[in-house]
Amino acid sequence: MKTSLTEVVESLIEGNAPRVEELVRACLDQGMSGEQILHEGLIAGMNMVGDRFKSSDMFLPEVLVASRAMQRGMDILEPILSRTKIEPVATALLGTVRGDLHDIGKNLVGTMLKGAGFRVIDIGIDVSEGKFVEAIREIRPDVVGLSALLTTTMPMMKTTIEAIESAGLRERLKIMVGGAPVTQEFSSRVGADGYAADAARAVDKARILLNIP
Ligand code: B1M
Repeated sequence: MKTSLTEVVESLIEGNAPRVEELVRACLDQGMSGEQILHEGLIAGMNMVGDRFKSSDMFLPEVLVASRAMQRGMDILEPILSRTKIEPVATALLGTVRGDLHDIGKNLVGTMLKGAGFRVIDIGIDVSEGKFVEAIREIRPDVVGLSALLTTTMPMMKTTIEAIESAGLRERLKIMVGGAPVTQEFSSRVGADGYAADAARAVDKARILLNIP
């Protein structure tokens, strides 16, 4: 019997990680592309989880279980989405800002960047401005990507950019910001070089900022 992406969405909302894994594999076996399964299955499911959480039809533990199911699906898609050229086109450093534990979107940005030939160093969640500065000194990235999902942690983007400036590292790199509450207007206000609404646009933006054809 043919597997449908609706089943992926439903199993993700139920938080049934083994079933999500099974269905994602079945969709791939049927010839669907990784991008289609990602957008119409995993992301569509996670968006519905967000809507249900907002309307109190789902609660935090269920959201967490659903996000683990999404990650299980992502683990299968990651190698497919990030098949990459041998020589990296540039180095990207990614992190979720201080106080913020959301990482699914950031991870997706990393996967897509890898797929576009970037070397990606992901320094995780709840990353303080000091840790960003330290990592920049060590890794010397061409582009730094800051992610935030909470309106309360968005100001940390400004704090982080200011810390990078104070450390004298601003001139040698580009800074990109993103995450559900972030906008182009906010990005300009906090002094970032670029903003992207989703992972695919993040790749386009990084290429534009670094003049990569
Ligand atoms: Co939280 N959470 N959460 N949560 N959570 C949101 C963000 C929320 C909008 C839910 C809601 O109310 N509808 C809300 C924020 C409200 C606000 O700030 N105005 C919220 C809240 C309130 C909270 C807590 C405070 C809840 C509580 O404790 N009472 C708490 C905070 C914890 C903390 O961070 N300190 C919390 C906790 C959690 C979980 C741990 C349970 C879990 C996170 C698990 C994880 O990430 N490992 C979680 C989840 C899963 C969500 C929702 C449901 C889904 C987020 C997600 O993964 N989306 C979310 C609701 C929603 O967004 N619809 C919600 C899928 C992902 C693919 O999309 O992350 O937007 P997204 O990433 C996109 C783009 O934004 C963009 O590209 C990605 C791919 O296209 N992007 C970038 C992201 N980063 C980028 C960087 C770039 C460029 C583009 O350049 C560098």
